[in-house]
Parts: sequence; structure tokens; C-alpha cells
Amino acid sequence: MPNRLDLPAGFRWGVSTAAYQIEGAVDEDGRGPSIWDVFAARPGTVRDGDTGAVTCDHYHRWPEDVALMQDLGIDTYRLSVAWPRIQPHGTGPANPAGLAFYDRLVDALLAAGITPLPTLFHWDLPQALEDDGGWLNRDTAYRFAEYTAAVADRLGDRVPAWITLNEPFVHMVYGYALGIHAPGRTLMLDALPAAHHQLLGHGLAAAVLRERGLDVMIANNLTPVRPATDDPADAAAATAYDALHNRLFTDSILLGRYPDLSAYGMTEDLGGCVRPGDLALIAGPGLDALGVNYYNPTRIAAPTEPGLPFTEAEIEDVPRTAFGWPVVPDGLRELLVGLRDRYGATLPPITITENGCSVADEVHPDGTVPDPDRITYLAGHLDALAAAAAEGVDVRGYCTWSLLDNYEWAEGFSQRFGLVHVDFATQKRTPKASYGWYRDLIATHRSQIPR
Ligand code: IFM
Repeated sequence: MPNRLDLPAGFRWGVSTAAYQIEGAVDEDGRGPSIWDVFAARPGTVRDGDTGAVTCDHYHRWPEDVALMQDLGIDTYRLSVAWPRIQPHGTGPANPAGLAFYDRLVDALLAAGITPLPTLFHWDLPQALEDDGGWLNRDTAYRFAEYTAAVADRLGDRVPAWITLNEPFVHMVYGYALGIHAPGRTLMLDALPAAHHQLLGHGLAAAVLRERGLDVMIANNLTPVRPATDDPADAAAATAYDALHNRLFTDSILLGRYPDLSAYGMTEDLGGCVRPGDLALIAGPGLDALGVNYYNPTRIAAPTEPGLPFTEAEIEDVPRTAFGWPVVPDGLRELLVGLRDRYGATLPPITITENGCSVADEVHPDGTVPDPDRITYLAGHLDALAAAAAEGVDVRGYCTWSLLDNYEWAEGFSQRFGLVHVDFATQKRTPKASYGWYRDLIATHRSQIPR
């Protein structure tokens, strides 16, 4: 059985974070309000009323965080750029102080031997754009391309590859269909234009990046979908779920078409929001690598009540994270081999842009943070990644979620995903046992496999 030390030569090791989850400083240097500032301030939206106003205070403490990354020995740091720092109201000239923050960070990362891999949109839309309809408004896609140009013009001389969007599926479903995340809309299937307009924004931004000679990626949250039983009704439900969760965001970009969503009563033009030529704009620029965020598989059964064409079933007899998510490392291999089988030569190289788990970590009296469950989780998933590579999937890198414990959206500070423990009262950073484990793994892999 291949294991993590068999990952290919040139494999790039990394960590991921996102702006609203770590930066804080929401009112500083001209940053405008984002949908998360507004949503989190509304009573009852986020556990314990937590907000991202301070979180890890990375906006001020980034030199310490870069030093932690340098000691870890990573190749890649996947961060995100906060659109409201660059364009406080979502349009118009770029805010020099916002650009300067990322400029300093990029220079410090490069000096530490780390390549920045920025995501342009990780859910913190400027509130002013939400006031005009957010991603339900087609115009937001064009605004996104303008913002992309401003950031790429400033940093593109030093940053070779860019991720346009983070998890457009989750943003559509949690933000626009169910209202669990900002902007808190509860539109159910009427949320689909938010998917299409994000994808259109991806395509337009990708063209902007391409014009500047930069590499383009997207970070999709993908899941292998397993029918609950071999009953054909469960299989049909699984096919419908796969179309919505996965294929909507991969068929469009890789094949230039949307999957069949007729099980949802949807026409090919997603109820009228897709205009002629849109799919060519979405797929046209292509991808240099597909970013995959993997956490767990999904088990799907036939619906038990009218409404959606599926129901989610429990995955039984597996360990669970503190969040309650099932731990199924082989699901990563299954997902990647499935993508390769589905898309063949059209599948670009894969980078895992997120993978990790929440654990109820605590600093022990001796100052250590033992997190054996996280080490087991990471080891299992990296072995599964090596198994996918051995089956011929072109895997180029892995960024674990996350460097730091941080603001876990509607769960506030209750879920700790970091390799580094953060005391949110004092901002003290304490590397966990998994940090040392990951550092040693990177060093060992590098020493065994010539770069
Ligand atoms: O914290 C999130 C991240 O912002 C997007 N992907 C999943 C992570 C864990 O829930």
C-alpha cells in the first residue's frame, strides 16, 4: 500500500486560512463592511454571538504567523484576500492601505521561502454589493472581475497562481438557500442564480488572470456521493445530489455545460439566469489546477417527503470529528479516482486546497497541546492521497485546513481546526502536536524524494 511518503517528487506542502476567519481589524485602514460583519451582528445567527471583529488578530500579528509557517517548512500558503479591504464598497478605485497589507504579507512570505496562493473570494462579500442583490445579481460577477484586476495588477508580479472562488456550492447553499451563513437568505432552489453568477465571476476573473499570464484555480468543496442502498430509488437520489453538489461546479468549468438538474424541476438555463455564451465564459479560460476541499463523503437516500429529490443518510460506524463530521479517509481516494474517471484528459492536476478536522483541543498544564486525533486524521487522508496518486491521479499538493484555530463561521470559535492553538483571549499561539508531526513529515518527504 502506498503511503504519504510516496507522494510524488515536487509535491507541494501547505496550509490554508481565510481572511474573515483570521484577520480581525474589520474597521481598520479603510476596510468596508462585509456580509459577515452584518450577518454576525444579527442576534441568533452565530453561536455565542461570536464575530470576526478580532478573531486571530492576524492583521497585526502576521509576522508571528509567517514565522510559524516558515518553521513548519511549508511550500505554499493558501490565504484569502478580503474584497472589502480592497474595494470597501465593492466597486471603484482600490484602497491603497488594503493593497499594501497584502503586499507586505506577500513579500514576507516570499522572503520566508513560501509561495502565496491567494483565494480572491472566500465568502466576505462587500455588504454594499449584497445591498444590490449579492450573487443573485449578475452584475456582481463583473464587479468581481474588476476587483480581481486590481489585486492581480498589484501582486501578480510575485504571485504566480490564483484561486478565484472558495466553495461556491457551500456559499450558495448555506448563504442563499438555507440562511445558515451570510447573507442569510432562505431561497432554497431559487438560490441557484447565486451559483451561476459565482461561476460566471470565476470565468470573468480567470480571463483577467490569464491576460496577465497568471495561473488559475478554483477551490471546490467536493464529496463522493454514495447511495444509501442498492435500491434504484437511492441511486437516482444520489445521482441528483451529485449533480447539485459536485457536477454543477465541475461540469460547467471543465466541460462547458451544466449537469441535468431536471430532478429539481430545473431547466438547462437554471430558471432563466443562464444567458447564451455564459458557459463559454465560464469554461473558456480553463484551469491550471483544480483545488479540492475534501472533508467527508455523503450518503444519500430517496426522499421521504416532497421537496428535494434526495435525503441525506447517516454514515454509520465511523469515527467523528468534534463537529460530528464522519472521518472517512478513503473517501478522498474514491473522490479523486472518480473525478479522473469522469473527466479523463480534461481533468487538470489536483491540489488539495483544504482537508482537516476540528478537535476539542486544550493547552495542557505543561504547555503542550496533544491532538492525536488530528494526526490520525491527517495521516489517513495523506495516505489516501498517495493511493490516488498510485492509481494515476495527478496530485500536486496539499494544504491542510488550517494553520490556526479560527472563526468557524456560524459555529463561532467553538470548532478548532488549527495546527496551532490560539487562545482568543490573549492571542497566544501554541503549536499543537500535529504541527510538529506535519513539520517532520514535510522534512522527511523532502529528504527522501528529490525535488
Ligand atoms: O472553515 C471552513 C472554510 O472556511 C471552508 N471550508 C471548510 C472549513 C471548515 O468548515
